[in-house]
Amino acid sequence: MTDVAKPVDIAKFAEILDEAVRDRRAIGRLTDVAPFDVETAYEIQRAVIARREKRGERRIGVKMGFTSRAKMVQMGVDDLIWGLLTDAMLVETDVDTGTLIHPRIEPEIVFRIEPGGGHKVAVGYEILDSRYEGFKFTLPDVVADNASAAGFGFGPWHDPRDVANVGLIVEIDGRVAQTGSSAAILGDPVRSLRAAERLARTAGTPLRPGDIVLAGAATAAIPLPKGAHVRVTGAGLGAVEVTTR
Ligand code: OOG
Ligand code: MG
Repeated sequence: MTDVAKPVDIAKFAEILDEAVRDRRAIGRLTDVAPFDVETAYEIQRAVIARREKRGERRIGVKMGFTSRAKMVQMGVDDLIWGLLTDAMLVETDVDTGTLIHPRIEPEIVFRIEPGGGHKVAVGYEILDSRYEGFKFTLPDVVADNASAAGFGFGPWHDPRDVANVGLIVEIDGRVAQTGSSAAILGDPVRSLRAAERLARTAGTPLRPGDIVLAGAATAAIPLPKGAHVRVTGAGLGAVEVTTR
């Protein structure tokens, strides 16, 4: 290739992604505007979060993405990614789907870092909302878009235990919509926790006590309807519920 790559305006791309959230409007893929690599994508991701922090949001952990084959196959990508969680993404009991573009929900195994380096574990869910039209992206696009992060919640915390094969059920209005096993997450979600710790340390922002880690979905995500009641159950971990309006 003799073409000189177009320089990528990181601040501009971060602004476009940030405004897509605010305007609830899907955008075209940014790599179609100017191609960029995964490393640059993480710079854009950090710039998106910096904008949110400037508005008063606080970073409270990280989310791992594409740690299961089910997710890689659903989204047509082939590598693990990570994104950043802020306090504004934490869902208490209900979500207004009108604030989102095309939300999806997926089951998660969630860890909380404890003082001294240990952790607690819970069953949880993640609400995804790609800022890209048609929920379609390349790996650098989805990394720049903070791994489609929009919201998350979790059930009761438990002391560390073997979570290598926890049965997961997603119910919507009492009907089973998705089932899986935590074994789909890198063979054991603890591997995803370790990867998150490593990535955060390497990025110069090590995880601290109280930080949350979403290990990644064990199943494909499903559309999150309006006016629904969703329950995610993890065998031995209890359940977490969320209502949409
Ligand atoms: C990207 C986020 C992937 C997971 O748990 O694998 C993710 C997406 O699917 O839009 O959160
Ligand atoms: Mg997820």
